[in-house]
Amino acid sequence: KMDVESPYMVTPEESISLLTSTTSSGKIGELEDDTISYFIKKKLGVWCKQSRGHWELGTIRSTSGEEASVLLSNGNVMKVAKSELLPANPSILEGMDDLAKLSYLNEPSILQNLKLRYSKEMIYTKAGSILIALNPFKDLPIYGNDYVPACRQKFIDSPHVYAMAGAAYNEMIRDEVNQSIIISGESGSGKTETGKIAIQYLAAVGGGSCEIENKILQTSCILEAFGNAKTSKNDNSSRFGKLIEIHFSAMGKICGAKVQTLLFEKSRVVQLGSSERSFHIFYQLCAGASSALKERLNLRDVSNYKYLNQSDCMTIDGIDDVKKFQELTKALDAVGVCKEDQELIFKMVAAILWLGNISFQVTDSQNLIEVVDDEAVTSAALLMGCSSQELIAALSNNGVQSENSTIAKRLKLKQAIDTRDAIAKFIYASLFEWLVEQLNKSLQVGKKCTGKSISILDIYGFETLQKNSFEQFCINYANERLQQHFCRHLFKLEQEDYGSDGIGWTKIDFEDNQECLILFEKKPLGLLSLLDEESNLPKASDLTFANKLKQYLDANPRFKKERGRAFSVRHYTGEVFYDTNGFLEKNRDTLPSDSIQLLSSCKCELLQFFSKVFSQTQKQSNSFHTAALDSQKQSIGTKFKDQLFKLMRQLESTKPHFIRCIRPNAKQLPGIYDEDLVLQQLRCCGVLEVARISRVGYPTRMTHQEFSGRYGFLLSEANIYQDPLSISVAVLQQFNIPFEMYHVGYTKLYLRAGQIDALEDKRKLVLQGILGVQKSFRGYQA
Ligand code: AD9
Ligand code: MG
Repeated sequence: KMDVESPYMVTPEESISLLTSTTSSGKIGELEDDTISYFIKKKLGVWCKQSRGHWELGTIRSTSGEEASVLLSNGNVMKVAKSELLPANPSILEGMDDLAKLSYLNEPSILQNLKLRYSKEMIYTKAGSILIALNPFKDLPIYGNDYVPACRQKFIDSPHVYAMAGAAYNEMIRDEVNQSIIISGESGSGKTETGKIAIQYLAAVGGGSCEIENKILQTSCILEAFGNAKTSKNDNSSRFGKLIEIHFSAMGKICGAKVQTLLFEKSRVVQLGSSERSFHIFYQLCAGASSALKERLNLRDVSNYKYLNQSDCMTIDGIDDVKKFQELTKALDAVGVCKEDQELIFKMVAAILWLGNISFQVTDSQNLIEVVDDEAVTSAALLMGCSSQELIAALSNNGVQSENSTIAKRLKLKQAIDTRDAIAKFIYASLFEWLVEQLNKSLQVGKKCTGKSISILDIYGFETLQKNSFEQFCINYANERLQQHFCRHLFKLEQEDYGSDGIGWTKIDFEDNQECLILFEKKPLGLLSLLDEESNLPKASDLTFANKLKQYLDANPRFKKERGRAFSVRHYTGEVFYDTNGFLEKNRDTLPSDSIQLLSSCKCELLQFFSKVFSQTQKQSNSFHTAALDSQKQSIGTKFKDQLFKLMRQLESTKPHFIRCIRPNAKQLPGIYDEDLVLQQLRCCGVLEVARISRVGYPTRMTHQEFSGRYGFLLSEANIYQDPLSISVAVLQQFNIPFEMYHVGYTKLYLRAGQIDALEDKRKLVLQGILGVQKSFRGYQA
């Protein structure tokens, strides 16, 4: 007879009878009444839904009809519908490092498990094969060179980015297959930091004698200075997606890298939300440039520039822009961008700031304008390498082609502002692309490098704002594609494992998002095609675009029409409302031909180069296109889709490793775990689906060796069996584990959720019994 009995302890026999009747949703209320009686008798924990969707732990006291009376952990007694109860996990499973080890994989159990771990600063948890990373919002002592060897040797199975990067590295060497680490999550959830941690690890294990790994580490500093900004969600938000491919030699040493970027948010150069900043470089340059450089660029304090002072935010708490500028120039030195090129880069940044200060005067009743010829014009022109007159002409006129000649037509105020802003955006986006090219040249993989690569993808997560625009439309589309990659991979992986180990396996239903992708990609009647079509019609507007969508897509179950200019898409994460305001303009992304002419005639080498690249890509995309798009350059939507397809093809040839980053609170502060916020992200990033797969499948997998070693001593007739497989089967039989609860593979034993903890309990009880005997024996001796 055992003298300790925790309310959660279940004997194996009892636990089995309970779990065989568990439905896949795991709801107690859907079970037989005797299960409820069992929960009452054993005082087993249940999750009880409170108002506002919050869950509280309790134990069932009694039931009557469809209602149960529950004693909550805070001492209150509450009456709830039985169907609103979910089983809680036994305490031995609290704070598990892998969610797949939980008996019950319902939302409150997962939330609680992560919460407990987060409170102990255990920010990493596995969910089967994927890694969940909660942003700690503070520095933890779990990184650095001291931790790399530890992860390499002992803890390769523990949840940590190092362990995952280590697994990718080992598999790359062992199987000679390219690997990828796919990091997703909301803004501010820690994707970029996580990517850097992975790179840090790879640089440590793959570092050779050359400086290449230092260069790779320095690229982040450069990309962040030019591509990151403070937003309302994250003080260091990446405004572009990126894929960093790290190449290794056959010996496993880093021999080069390549950076690919996609969907750069150039609109930020000219337009800012309140309490947001533009790209860090503008502030870093104004604060950190030497006085000589400031003089050469005619630089002022940030507050003087309209592109920056349209927002009330100029600084970031805890960030020293002067120091950041010094770090940036060091990083540029390290990757081999020479001082002359650095000066050119800063010239362009300053030119953009002065462009933003150029103002216009309305001269007549038709709203026609004249450019105000002031310091802004002279400074911008000087930095760009053109005359003030040329700049003024490009900003005030628009060349209209007539039969034999081009007539200059004066611009109206809005057109002039748009032209000025288009030039600024063009210069900045080209500068960013050019910089990435410089980085790639510097990191170039040598011809001798014949090994494999690990790619790290850091792309914006799903976005649902109150008002969603073209940017969210593209981002969410990309996330649909990634989600499909994720699902398909997980399924394949599960089924392959079962298949190769001789396990019969019936396919489980899983919501595929193919329908949604069709809604976006179908030609000619998909969202992207219809957008391109409308973008090519001169008289079209955002409203005519919205109407066209309603006309052609209404029958698609993933599409929902809304009033006016809006429509909704039923994404895998839920319904998202899009306002088409600005869709056509953003998709067209026009740059007037006069502006291109101006830029190509500028003395600045960079501007000449940018305009040349622009003209070339325009020619190229024209030759690819169908008649309908012939006269146009490639639209932003189509360009993005092409980039995304290229990226997916690249990823499909790799073995993926997934990291899902979670932002535990919106305040960017340590120690706060906002359950609603976490739950919403868990739902979005598919963690619950992974949990579901594991639940329907066999989350516990142990080799026969491991299993027999751990539980073999529980056998009443232990000596009869010798080999691990026979011992394993004997244990299963002795404890009456029902046939449908396990599968015996060639190498491993597969158990359904909830089975292992029953055995664990039994083992614990027996061990406690042995300990008790030893104790009383010692007492007797004394
Ligand atoms: V965005 O989509 O680019 O807006 P990310 O990339 O998901 O976003 P980021 O990596 O920039 O988020 O993390 C936001 C902030 O959280 C960082 O600036 C750090 O202050 C903080 N953070 C994230 N991960 C860690 C970590 N592992 N340790 C410490 C972290 N701090
Ligand atoms: Mg980021």
